[in-house]
Amino acid sequence: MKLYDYFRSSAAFCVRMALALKGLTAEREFVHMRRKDQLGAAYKAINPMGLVPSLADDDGTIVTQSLAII
Ligand SMILES: N[C@@H](CCC(=O)N[C@@H](CS)C(=O)NCC(=O)O)C(=O)O
Repeated sequence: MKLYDYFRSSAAFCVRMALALKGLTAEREFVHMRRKDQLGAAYKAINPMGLVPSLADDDGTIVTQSLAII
């Protein structure tokens, strides 16, 4: 699974904590929020709301909203 992540995102931080507590690892895809990558077409294809984080499961399912991911 892949976590679309930004190190200064508090919402993404919560997801990283939950993954760590569960002993799960996820590939981390860096979304450069200072460069507004979250608003670009490539990321909006993942999350049309342009918010970080998003989690892509291995079967292609994408979950957005940190609490839903957790
Ligand atoms: N309710 C969302 C909030 C996510 C959110 O607001 N993320 C911020 C970063 S912490 C974001 O992506 N902001 C977009 C922006 O600043 O353009 C969640 O819990 O995932």
